Amino acid sequence: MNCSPMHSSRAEMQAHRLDLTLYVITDRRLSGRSHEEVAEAAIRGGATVIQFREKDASTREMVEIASRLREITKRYGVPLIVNDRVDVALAVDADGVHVGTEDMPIAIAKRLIGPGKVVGASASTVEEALFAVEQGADYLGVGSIFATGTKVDAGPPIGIERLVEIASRVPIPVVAIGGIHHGNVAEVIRAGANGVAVISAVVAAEDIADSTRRLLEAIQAARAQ
Ligand code: TZP
Ligand code: MG
Repeated sequence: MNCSPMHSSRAEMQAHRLDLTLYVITDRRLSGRSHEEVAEAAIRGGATVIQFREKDASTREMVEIASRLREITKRYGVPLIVNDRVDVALAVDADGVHVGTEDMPIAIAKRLIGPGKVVGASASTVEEALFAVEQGADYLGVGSIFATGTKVDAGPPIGIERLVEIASRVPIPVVAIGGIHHGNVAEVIRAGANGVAVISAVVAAEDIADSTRRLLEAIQAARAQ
């Protein structure tokens, strides 16, 4: 078995043309709206990446939903990342997969999903971040930055200082996640995150497109400072 890490870089991310500015994760438990409805409204509001995250469906249902998300994201030219499941990502020709520390090991996910696809990895410590880079992760999801009620096993918030440290130590893009909303997104961008990943700030909003648009504006304003 060849598990040798494939080193990536910011240049490789550019090759993937992945704009990680506003990474919206679909979750139907929070709002009762479908993944498809959330994804399309978020894209209309300016989401630059959609991640399909589903913890309560059969593999068959996941493939069906992911294939509709593939159709929607393709129509708008927005990349689709599948959470946890390399097989589902492959089944619908998603742009990549995101793996946590308990999921498929990064180097194996890279090999399975093949060239030209993105593998994102979660990290909450500098050690995890550096290990993910070594294993070939294309970007990092770093968090939970703030307290969140969305992921029960997110662990204690790591805070802004840890985000600054991780972002300054890794050569790949960092997407901050966990408890991020309109009121704190600027702080996260100023800390060095290349983008933010959100669930509740978008998915639980009454107007998903409007909430996404306002988050994007806040990110752009913080970058311009
Ligand atoms: N991973 C770390 S925190 C989190 C995930 C999936 C949940 C983020 O959700 P929210 O609602 O944006 O805090
Ligand atoms: Mg996972």
